[in-house]
Amino acid sequence: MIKNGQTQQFDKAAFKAAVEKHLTTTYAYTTESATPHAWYLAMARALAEISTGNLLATEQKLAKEKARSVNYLSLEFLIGRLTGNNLISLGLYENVASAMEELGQNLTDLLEEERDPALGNGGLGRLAACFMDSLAAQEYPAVGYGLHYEYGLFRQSFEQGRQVETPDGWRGVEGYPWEVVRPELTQTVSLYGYVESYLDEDGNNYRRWVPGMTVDGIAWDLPIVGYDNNSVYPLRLWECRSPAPFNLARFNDGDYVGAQYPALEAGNVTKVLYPNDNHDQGKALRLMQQYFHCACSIADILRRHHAAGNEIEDLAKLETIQLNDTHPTIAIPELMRVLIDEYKMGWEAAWAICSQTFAYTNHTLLPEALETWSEALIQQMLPRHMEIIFEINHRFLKEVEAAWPGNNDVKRKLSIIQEGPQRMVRMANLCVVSTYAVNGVAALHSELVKRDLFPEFNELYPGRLTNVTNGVTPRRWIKYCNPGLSELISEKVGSDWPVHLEKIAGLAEFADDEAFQQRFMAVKKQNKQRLADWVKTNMDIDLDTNAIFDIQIKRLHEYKRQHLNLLHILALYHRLLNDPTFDMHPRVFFFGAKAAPGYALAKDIIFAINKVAEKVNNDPRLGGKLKVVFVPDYRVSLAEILFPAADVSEQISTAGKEASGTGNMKFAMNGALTIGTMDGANVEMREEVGDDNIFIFGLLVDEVQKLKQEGYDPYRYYNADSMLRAAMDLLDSDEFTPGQPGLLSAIRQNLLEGGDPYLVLADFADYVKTHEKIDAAYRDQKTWAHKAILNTALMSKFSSDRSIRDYANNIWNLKPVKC
Ligand code: F55
Repeated sequence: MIKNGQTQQFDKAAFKAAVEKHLTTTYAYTTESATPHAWYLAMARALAEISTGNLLATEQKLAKEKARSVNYLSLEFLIGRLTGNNLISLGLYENVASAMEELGQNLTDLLEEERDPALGNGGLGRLAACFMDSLAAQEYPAVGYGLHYEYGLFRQSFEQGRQVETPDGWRGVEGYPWEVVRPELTQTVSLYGYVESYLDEDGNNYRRWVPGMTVDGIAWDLPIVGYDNNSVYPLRLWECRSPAPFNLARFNDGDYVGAQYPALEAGNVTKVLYPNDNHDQGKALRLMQQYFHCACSIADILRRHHAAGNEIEDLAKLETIQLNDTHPTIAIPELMRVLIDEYKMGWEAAWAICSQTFAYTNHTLLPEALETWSEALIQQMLPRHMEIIFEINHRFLKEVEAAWPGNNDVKRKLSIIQEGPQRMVRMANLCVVSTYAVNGVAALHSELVKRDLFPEFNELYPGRLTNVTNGVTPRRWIKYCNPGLSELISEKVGSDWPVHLEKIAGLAEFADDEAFQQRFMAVKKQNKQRLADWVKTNMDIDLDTNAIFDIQIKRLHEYKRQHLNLLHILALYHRLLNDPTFDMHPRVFFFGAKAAPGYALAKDIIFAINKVAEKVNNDPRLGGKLKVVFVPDYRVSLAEILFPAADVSEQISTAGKEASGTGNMKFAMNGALTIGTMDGANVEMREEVGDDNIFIFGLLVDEVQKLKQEGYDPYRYYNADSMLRAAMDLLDSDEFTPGQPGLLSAIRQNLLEGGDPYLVLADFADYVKTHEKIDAAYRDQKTWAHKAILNTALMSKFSSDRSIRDYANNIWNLKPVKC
């Protein structure tokens, strides 16, 4: 009916009719009774119809062409709201705004009705969403495979400053208008049971899995709409529906019943997203989620492969499977199992296919985030997979013996099975052994993967370990979220920069143009006002947009060092009250962060920041120079208001701990200056913008390692620095918790007695000094504008289009197919 806005005229009358039809027939409202929410739903359904048509057309075209595709397997896709973004990709934003206007509705208001699908925790999940956007924009054939969680990441509120979590039913009662269920793609997934040997009619000996129970996997497709083209790719999310327990004949008659039932008692396998980032909990239900995701996805990949008329032998030629961290690792033994047990392939033939099909992205070096699963748990839930993992390891250890004869230390270190009181399966090792490419997510991180995490693997498999620096989609993170800046850019470099981000380099020549500087800063001011308005409406705090807007938004984690930021704020507070010679440009410190519900210290840090904010924001002695705003329920739709409004971007992780970071890129593209450590992608951002346009501080990776080796003593810094001492001691007083001293002591305690594992105290003095430089720089508005413009101009490397081209050219060997 209505096609992509670029390729065919938009039929406004037909669109309005479609909206009204959905309003009445899909959602049962009359135009008189319809709420704004109902109008939003009807509009989104009408738009989804357009993209569903293009999704099927793309699917058919790719099957017919026998195009090589990438399958992006991820337990998380943090896509955020789709309506506004898809309108831009379809080129229909103005047309639909005008159509809705004629229906008496304001598009901007309707877009605010959409709930964020928060099907991810943070950077890793958001990266998967940016990558899907870039695959579609550049027409690299792709399917995203994830889970259809009933509840996404918890919603966060604060009660007396403490984080409270509530469930996130992102689909509402009506269902999410952009998704379409695909019952014909349903899969059956086995669990538990045992493995047996049997002879086929020809007397060949085979192994087979006799499952204890099965569950169903239902496919839901979300459309990933290519920008300004006709391609729409599926983000296919699997929902688990378990047959009622009393139907489970086999499940109920073995002695394994008691041990197995509890994992499912939590309800459906896909009930809820695990809210941990960079922390592995080892829960049985999580393993079940991982296997359910992999079994459905592998079966669907094989289904597509055969439906397109291809032979199993050509799988690695036509399909590649990217594992987003180790979370979908179990896909490897699953594909081996299917090839050997169901296709009756020999081990070598199956291994040749698997090891040429899978590639793995590592997102962390933190030991607590490297997944291991107890052998006993896998043995019980996935007995055939455990056998296959043992066989992979057995063959692998022979390779190790050949490379390092008689060296048991290296065998122990590299083995997929970690010995100990409880034997554990190391998922990262299984990945490195079984894939054709392993990449880190920023240059520094990938070097550390080779040097510190997997040095022997790098020797054993030369060339397998590589780098692809992360990126973010300029469609959502500039064009959609920052229309003012987008207009300025288009005026100067033409309007195709959203798909050719190299072009924004053209802005650099206006960095010294005073008229342009003023317009650039005026846009920033408007964006700051938009944020200030949000804060006033939602938090009732008054902000001055002349202040420096200094923002740290990311998951709450010790290694990200929100508490370093807090100590700096406490030092400023102390100086403003005690040092009459001290002056500073007014600043607002913004935070947005969710803490994993079980992470006590992270929650204490949130509480402390909220308590400090309460006091600081109402203390007349500060003369309005200092404000602290902790926005509740930080999420993609809030990020879209925060990034464009920032003057200063806080990227202050301990060197070596943040694999890449991607928020750092979004800030700089939107003209914020970074204060950051030499960590993750900050290093490459500095290379791009030059030392004069970024504020780098802190210890380097090697200095961190050396200091730790020598025996780091936080007291040395505490005793030597009176400002640090004053800031720390405020945490022990009742300054922010009147009458209740000690409520904030856990942070101080962790830093002093707990050994300060992330070297907050060691970096404090340099951090404070660097903030003083920022203060001075901001007072010279022309110089600041110059630096800000250069930040936007010099960020083209960090488009996720570039990341995806790197994957396509250097790893996947994938070519675009135009639709
Ligand atoms: C989620 C669940 C588990 Cl079990 C482990 C980790 C996570 C997770 O969310 N990790 C994550 O977000 N990692 C981040 O990935 C980003 C994209 O590559 C990086 O930019 C960032 O440095 C890294 O911490």
